[in-house]
Amino acid sequence: MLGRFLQHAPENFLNTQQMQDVRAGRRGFLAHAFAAATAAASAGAARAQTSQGDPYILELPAHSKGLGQPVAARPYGQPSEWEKNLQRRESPGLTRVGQASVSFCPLQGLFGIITPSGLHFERHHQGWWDIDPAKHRLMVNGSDDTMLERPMVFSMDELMRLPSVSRMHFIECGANTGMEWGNTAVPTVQYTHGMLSCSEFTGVPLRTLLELCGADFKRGTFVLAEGADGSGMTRTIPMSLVLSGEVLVAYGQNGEMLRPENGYPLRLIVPGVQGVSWVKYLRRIKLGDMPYATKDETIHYVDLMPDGMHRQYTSIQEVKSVITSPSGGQVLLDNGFHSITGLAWSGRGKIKRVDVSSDGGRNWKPARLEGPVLPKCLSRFNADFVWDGKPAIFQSRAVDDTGQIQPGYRELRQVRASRSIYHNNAIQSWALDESGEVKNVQLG
Ligand SMILES: Nc1nc2c(c(=O)[nH]1)N[C@H]1C(S)=C(S)[C@@H](COP(=O)(O)O)O[C@H]1N2
Ligand SMILES: [Mo]
Repeated sequence: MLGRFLQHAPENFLNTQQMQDVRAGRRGFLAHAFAAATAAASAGAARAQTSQGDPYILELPAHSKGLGQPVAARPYGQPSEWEKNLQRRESPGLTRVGQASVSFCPLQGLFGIITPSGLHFERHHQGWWDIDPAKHRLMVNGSDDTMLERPMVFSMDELMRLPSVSRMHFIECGANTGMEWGNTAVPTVQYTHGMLSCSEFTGVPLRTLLELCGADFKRGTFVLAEGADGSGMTRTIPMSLVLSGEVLVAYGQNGEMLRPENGYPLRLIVPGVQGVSWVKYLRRIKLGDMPYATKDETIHYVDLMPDGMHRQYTSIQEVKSVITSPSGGQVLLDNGFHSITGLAWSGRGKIKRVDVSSDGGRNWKPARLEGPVLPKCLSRFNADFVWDGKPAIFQSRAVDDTGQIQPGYRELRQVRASRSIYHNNAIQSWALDESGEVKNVQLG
């Protein structure tokens, strides 16, 4: 009989409850299906070998007997049909219109540190565009005539002739985890932490462009970056970041041109700094001698402090981490071994260590940091967990190489209170109950 099961989808190995669990989380499914398939395969193989004339012989599936698809049936590759559920998603009701909204990255289903470009989170203030690169220009000018010897206008061709660099960096919206300041608000890691992605970006250091224009680096202490979409996105970048060579005028993302949703054909890369400063559809860089206090630096992207004052120009994304599996909405099907996996990052440098707890922070053990561990880049961590069937609370706590330690909610609220939106880097807790369900919780 077992040989027959091999003709069927893995669904046949699972009961109704387990199938519900499968829909809730794919990790448990994988573990279970793998065990079941291995057991069935070895039993089936044994039967097939020893049962000449047995009506229940192993039947090969169609894909082992027929012709597959030809090459170039899909000139641009697509994920498997079986992976359709892994999508970036909007949080219903979060914004009034889809043009000024967010789609969240499905962190729970990703491996390693690089975000596939088609799953990169999106944040648009006024919708996205697919701008004709032949018509796009980047102007570099100064706030007065003496800031630059030669203000210049670059075409994409001209920019792409210049020496380029490729670097892996995370981008995190300053509002990531912003719904969780008061209490738990959303169920899954996709919504708590999914305004986070990581790519290899290729472009020209902004410093090189300013040098070409003969910038006065003594007087020019800030640049203003301006986008070409209707949002009037303009952000002040301190010159210290530009002079470090880290700030890029980028056209490449994961080996190909930027995706339209992510700023095609040109965007600013400001490693370690909140996403809003990574101006998309970049059309102008203006050199000046003071911060510009634009609308997105005064009424938005300011931190409401406990004394009622607003803090401006918080740019660095502080050290943070999150367990992506097991995480909210997933289900552990069985007792026994499970792999805890997650991401850690810091806008100040490299991740030095990540500790993991399964008892709500009473005991911690170091997680394995998987390489490469790069500055201002996502780092993947893994830790072993053997489930005894009792409730557990998973947490991760990251430390960066400047010695910054990710805070708990109690510590963070002491200095930031609970009515802010931006820059929540608190330790995330996921509670596992006896039925195997994992939920978003906060510990007081
Ligand atoms: N021109 C322009 N640049 C922009 C924005 C925008 O709406 N228009 N949104 C900003 C914000 S708030 C974030 S978090 C990032 C998001 O980048 P992504 O859509 O590539 O994820 O882009 C930033 N750059
Ligand atoms: Mo953002």
